Amino acid sequence: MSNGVHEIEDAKLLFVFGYNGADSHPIVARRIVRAKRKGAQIICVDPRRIETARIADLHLQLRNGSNLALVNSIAHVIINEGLTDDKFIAEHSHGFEEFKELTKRYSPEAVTKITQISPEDIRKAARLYATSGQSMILYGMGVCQFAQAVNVVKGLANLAIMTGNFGRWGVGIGPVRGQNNVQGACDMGALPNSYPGYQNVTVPEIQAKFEKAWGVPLSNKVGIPLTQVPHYVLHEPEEKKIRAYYVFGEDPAQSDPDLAEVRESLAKLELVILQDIYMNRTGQFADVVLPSTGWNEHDGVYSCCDRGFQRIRKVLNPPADADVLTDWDIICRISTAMGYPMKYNNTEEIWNEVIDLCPSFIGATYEKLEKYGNIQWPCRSKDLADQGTSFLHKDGKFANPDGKAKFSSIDWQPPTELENDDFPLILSTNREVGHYSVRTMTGNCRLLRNLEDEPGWIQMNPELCQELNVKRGEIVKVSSKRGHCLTRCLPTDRVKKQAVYMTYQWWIGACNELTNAALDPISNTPEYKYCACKVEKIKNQAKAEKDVQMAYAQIRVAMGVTTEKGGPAA
Ligand SMILES: Nc1nc2c(c(=O)[nH]1)N[C@H]1C(S)=C(S)[C@@H](COP(=O)(O)OP(=O)(O)OC[C@H]3O[C@@H](n4cnc5c(=O)[nH]c(N)nc54)[C@H](O)[C@@H]3O)O[C@H]1N2
Ligand SMILES: Nc1nc2c(c(=O)[nH]1)N[C@H]1C(S)=C(S)[C@@H](COP(=O)(O)OP(=O)(O)OC[C@H]3O[C@@H](n4cnc5c(=O)[nH]c(N)nc54)[C@H](O)[C@@H]3O)O[C@H]1N2
Ligand SMILES: [Mo]
Repeated sequence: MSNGVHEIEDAKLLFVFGYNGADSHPIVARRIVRAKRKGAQIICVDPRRIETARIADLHLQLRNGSNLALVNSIAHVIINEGLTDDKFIAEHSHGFEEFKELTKRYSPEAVTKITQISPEDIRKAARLYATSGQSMILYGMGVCQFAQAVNVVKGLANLAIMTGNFGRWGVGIGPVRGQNNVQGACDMGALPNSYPGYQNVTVPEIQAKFEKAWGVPLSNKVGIPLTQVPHYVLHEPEEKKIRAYYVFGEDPAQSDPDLAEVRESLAKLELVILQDIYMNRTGQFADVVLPSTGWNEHDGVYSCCDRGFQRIRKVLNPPADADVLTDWDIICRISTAMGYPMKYNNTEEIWNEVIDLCPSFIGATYEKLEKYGNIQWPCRSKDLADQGTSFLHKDGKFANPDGKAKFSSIDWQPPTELENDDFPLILSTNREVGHYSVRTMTGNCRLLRNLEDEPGWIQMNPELCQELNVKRGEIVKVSSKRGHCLTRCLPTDRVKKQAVYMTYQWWIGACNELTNAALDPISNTPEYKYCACKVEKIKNQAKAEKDVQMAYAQIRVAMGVTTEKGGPAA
């Protein structure tokens, strides 16, 4: 995020784009509500009438997959109505003339068929965003989970640059990132192309720095992204094939797209190692399981989506009979066994090594994290007075070599797999507040299971339910070109008739049996938000209910949650 989460409250206009904070991040959503109370206006861009839409001044209920057409059209209006910040553009950017040319093709009238938004509403959104004086964009998976995703992020950046909404308090662009520590995983270099602190593996000076620190030669080759693993297992020539897979805090057999293909690749691998705090779906393919401690059983540092480092502290000892170690201790022992002795006495020693190797983290010492509670990088000095950086690009200085922001001129492109005669509906997948991701954590909690359990739900417009003659709670069959699954019908007028919505945590109602593994070419994120599907009525409901219960019991036994007889496993 270019801004801090706490700044959300001070924005005068929030442009919430493909982000459902009320379900995904209730604490961040409180900030949106508080901003509204302080007088901020809200524009919500989402194909569903989500909670943010309910409190918004303007809801653009766009057609799924039309993001960049809408964003370019908003830019068109801002330019045509003379609402640009010309001084900011002239002093702090380049590429505007080319961008201006591109937007000529995106008049509100020209895109209304693609976006299903009226020209008046597009104009209204453009005026609100460009004239508030302090506009902030928040976006989420409704942007990222498309084959055209990074380009939409660039399109949103165009809006912020052309209106000068960068480099001040309460403006900017906030990708409100997913898990509590997904930002931390990336900060620490759990990416195929970088060391900790976004230092690229292909840059010789950086390679030399890490070789010196760690005392071993290092590769300058970019690795393989998670979502390309099936391809590298199944389709690459022998010398390039992946043969072993060490899966750590991830459940690809549940959360990756096109699960049939994922299962095929997991079965084909010679070695699968799973390091997790629970058994998960991938565990059923694992040759080795390394059980580790959970978030309240170890110390560490998390990064918030706004670059803020925070300490977490151990509050519980693992049960005496549990054979678990901390994740970092497991990694140290495996490394040592493979011939590279790795030893630390505590997490502070690890942290000190990290920050000393990362210029933008160097000032985030344990001492300061303790004293201030939160340090946002970049924090470039160990001096106690340096408390880090709440918002980036101060005084219009950007991270490009010339210090200027760059306009991107990119055309909208439609999603990869469109509706057709066999699969007439759009399937979009997302989250709900009551369960978390692959459900290892919340699914092991009886209280939450009692509230919501298998096979989950599919959100459908009431008119569609009527056409298909299905009622609330009835089990339906959902299929795509790639597979099928069973789930329950949930009629709701929050969604339009053309698209249905499933959450991805259910093991029986597993929407990733259906999703398309098409990837954004830059981020490698799959198109989870769009594929073609069909929904069918099941005549024999009693049998369907029984099938679901049987399949569920089998999975729970295979995952070691229950015994064959149904009692709790040891
Ligand atoms: N309770 C709970 N909280 C979670 C999680 C969880 O599983 N459960 N998961 C965490 C993770 S990993 C993440 S990444 C975050 C994600 O949090 P969010 O970014 O909120 O993720 P989603 O709910 O997947 O998608 C957001 C919205 O995108 C909309 N959308 C779909 N298609 C389009 C489109 O074409 N254009 C636009 N503009 N919008 C579209 C959907 O209707 C949805 O409301 O949540 C985190 N928080
Ligand atoms: N169809 C569809 N699929 C999606 C999405 C979608 O919107 N639609 N969203 C995608 C997104 S944004 C994400 S981020 C992924 C998330 O998918 P995953 O990352 O696969 O799921 P999580 O539930 O976040 O956690 C993965 C594993 O980490 C384990 N774990 C938790 N804490 C610890 C720990 O401290 N140490 C270790 N070693 N393990 C731990 C959990 O038990 C779990 O098995 O799903 C993606 N899949
Ligand atoms: Mo995520």
